[in-house]
Amino acid sequence: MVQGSPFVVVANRLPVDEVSDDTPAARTTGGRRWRPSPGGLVTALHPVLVEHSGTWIGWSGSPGPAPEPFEVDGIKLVPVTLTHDDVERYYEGQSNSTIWPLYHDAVEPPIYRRRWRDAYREVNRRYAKAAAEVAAPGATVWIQDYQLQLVPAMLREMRPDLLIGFFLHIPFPPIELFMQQPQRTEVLRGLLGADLVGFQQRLAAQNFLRLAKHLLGTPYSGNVLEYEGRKVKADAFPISIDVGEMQRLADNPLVRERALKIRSELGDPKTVILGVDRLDYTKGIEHRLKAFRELLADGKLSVPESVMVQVATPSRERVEHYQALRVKVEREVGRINGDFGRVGVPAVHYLHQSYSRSELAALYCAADVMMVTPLRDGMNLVAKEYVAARAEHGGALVLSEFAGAAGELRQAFLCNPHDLDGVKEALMRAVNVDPHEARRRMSVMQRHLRRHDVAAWASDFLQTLAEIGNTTEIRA
Ligand code: ADQ
Repeated sequence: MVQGSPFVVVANRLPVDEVSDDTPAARTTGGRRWRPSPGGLVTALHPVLVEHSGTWIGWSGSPGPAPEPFEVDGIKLVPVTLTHDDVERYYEGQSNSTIWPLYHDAVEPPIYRRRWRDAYREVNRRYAKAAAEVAAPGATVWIQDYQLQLVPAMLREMRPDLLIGFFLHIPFPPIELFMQQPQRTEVLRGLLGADLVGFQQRLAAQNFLRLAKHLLGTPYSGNVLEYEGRKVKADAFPISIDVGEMQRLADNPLVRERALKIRSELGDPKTVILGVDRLDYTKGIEHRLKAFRELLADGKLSVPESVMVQVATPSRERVEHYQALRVKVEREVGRINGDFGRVGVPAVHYLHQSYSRSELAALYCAADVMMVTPLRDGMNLVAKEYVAARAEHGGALVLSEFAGAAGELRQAFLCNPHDLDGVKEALMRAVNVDPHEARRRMSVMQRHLRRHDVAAWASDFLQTLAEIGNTTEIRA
């Protein structure tokens, strides 16, 4: 039994993946094998978790009874059980078919189902209970993301002694949209259970403060609310990446060699245009393909001088909107290649696959232009990864105004993905940018990222939380 952690992270998923027996570097526990799944969050929090005997609570990724708590790389992991029904209702349903589209400007219509909401509540309670059991007296608990919005209030009720932080990785919608949710008051009260509610952008924090006033009459001054005799702070903490890791990868001679190989396999085109996204309808993949197709049709770009590589990571494949999107994207790729490709020379190289960090870094190094065109995105780490990987090599980033990253990466070629002509124009400016100017823009953005990496993000959040609680500080 894991007991008394002074620092607890609660997230939908544990930072590990279950693997089959023959995977190297896997850790075995209770007859099952696990491999750490590297991500920005775990990289940033690993040192804090190790230093403070921290615990991470989350789902293992497989439905069915949770394995016993175990340890990987010095972090205690406490798995939470999700049944097949929970996965369908809490995860695929309420989280990914209701909340996800609603919080992304309802670019696909959110679906509202009572039994999904009930499952969401029940599963949130399970995570809260797990946290209440493992947290030491006065511990700091950091809850992550939209799947767990009810946990802060549930946990506070069970354990009023805890210092509770919550961070939302996706946008927080304006009042008019949030109000659609049948569960709106419960969700708001859930979040208000935290001492600090963190968002990617200032606008999201503002949306939250205004919503609390509108829905519950909760007064606020600056960014602090008065709620049930407590103060709740809402602020922006724009997330970032492990900049050092990406730069090291991009400087690795093997990665550079691989980047050259990729270019040569693409037929050594003059311009490689790259997109890397989860296959998600918020990412604007179709919009960017359409812009590329029209530029080929207009004769402003041509194959084989310009090629596009679109990596679309398989995602939420059992959710209906995602199945429909895959069909639409693949149809568009087929159409472009049918109209503009030649034997052995496609216009778009479409890859529906996951890659290692080093292969991603090689793709970033190989690309002259990176297209990041979400219709709405909390932050978008791909944009930051591309900038970090470009070292001294220039390159151009086309970036949607509706990605949180646009608030920081001002030297990108910004565009409105809904305005097709605007996307085409931004892409052409990026394709034709003077190399000296490209390097200048890239180095300004890199300087920003070096000062604002993911470790700085975690430390900023945890320090702000500690100041609110005035407790022994848990610092990143
Ligand atoms: P996501 O919507 O998943 O994240 P993003 O921020 O772009 O979007 O992060 C995707 C991550 O997956 C990147 O680190 C990228 O390198 C990786 N990735 C993408 N395709 C891959 C592939 N084929 N193989 C391997 N890795 C791949 C949510 C929010 C974002 C927010 C983040 C973090 O939607 O807005 O930036 O959380 O808070």
